[in-house]
Amino acid sequence: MTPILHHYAASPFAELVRTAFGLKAMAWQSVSVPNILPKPGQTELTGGYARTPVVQIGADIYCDTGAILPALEALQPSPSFYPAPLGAAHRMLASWAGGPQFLAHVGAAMGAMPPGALPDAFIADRKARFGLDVGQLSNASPHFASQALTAAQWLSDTLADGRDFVGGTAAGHADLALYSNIWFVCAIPFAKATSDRMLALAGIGGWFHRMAALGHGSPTDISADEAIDIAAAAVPQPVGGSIDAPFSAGQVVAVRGDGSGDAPVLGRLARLDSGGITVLRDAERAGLVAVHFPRLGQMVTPA
Ligand SMILES: N[C@@H](CCC(=O)N[C@@H](CS)C(=O)NCC(=O)O)C(=O)O
Repeated sequence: MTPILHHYAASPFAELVRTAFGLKAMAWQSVSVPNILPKPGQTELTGGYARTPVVQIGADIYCDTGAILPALEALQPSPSFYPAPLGAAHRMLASWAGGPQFLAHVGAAMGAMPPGALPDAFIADRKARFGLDVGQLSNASPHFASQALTAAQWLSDTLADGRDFVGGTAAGHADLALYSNIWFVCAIPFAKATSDRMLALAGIGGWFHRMAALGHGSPTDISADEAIDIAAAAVPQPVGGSIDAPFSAGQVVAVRGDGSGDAPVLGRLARLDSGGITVLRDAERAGLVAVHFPRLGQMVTPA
C-alpha cells in the first residue's frame, strides 16, 4: 500500500521524511496540511496529534519520525535506514539531532528573521502550543547559531576520515536527521551567514550535496478527504509487540507528546513497549484506525 505523507513544505521533520523516501526511492502520496492549528484532516486521522509530519499507510497512522521511519523500513527494507556498522545506533544520533539540536537550528534559522517577517498567527500558534516565542528568538539567535555550528563541526570531524556518510558508505537515519536541521537553516535566506559557515566546514558541503541528491522519491498529490477515504476503506494491520505493566490490552489511555500543549490522543491500548505505542480509535469519518507513536518522547496515562 502506498504511504501517504501529511506535511507542509517548510517543515524540517517533513524534509527528513521526504528525503527518507528518496533514500529508498519510494513512491508516496502527498497531503498538504496547514502549518498552524486547526488541522482538521490530520486530526481526524490522529485523534489530536497535530505535529508535522504524519505518515498514513491505509488505516495505520504513524505520528513522529521516530515511528514513521521504522514503518517505512518494514514496508520496504532495502536500502536500510539503519545500515551497518551503526545499525540501531542511527536512532540515538537522530534523537540528539531531532531533540536539543532541533531547537538550536530553529533558533539559528528563525532568529535571523527581522521583526514582522513571521505572520502573527504563526507566532501565536507556537506560543500557545509549545511556549515558544518565535518573535523573540532573535535575542538568542547568536547563542543558537553557536550550538548549531558546534554540531556542524562535530559532523565535520566525523567525516574527516573521508567517509561519505555518518556511519560509512551508506546514508541512514542519523544522516537524515542531521541533514534536515542544516537544510532548515539553508532554507531561510536571512540565516545565510550561518548556513554559509556550516557548508564551508571541511566535508560538510560534499555530504550535504550527497544528501540532497537522494531526492524525495516519487510523490503524487492527493487531498485530505481522499486520504480519509483511503483510511475508511482499509483496516489496521495486526499489532505486534507487548504491553508494559501496569497497563493492559484494551485499556483506554491518553498519549501526550512531551513539550506540547496539543490535545492528547485517546484510544484503546494495543502496544506499549520500547518498540512503540499503538492505540486503536474510532474516527468519525475514517472508522477504526491504529495510531502509532515512538515510546521515547510520549507520555502515556490512564484516561
Ligand atoms: N518529534 C517529532 C517532532 C515534530 C515537530 O516538532 N515538527 C514541527 C514542524 S518541523 C511541528 O510539528 N511544528 C508544529 C506544527 O507543524 O504544527 C518528530 O520527530 O516528528
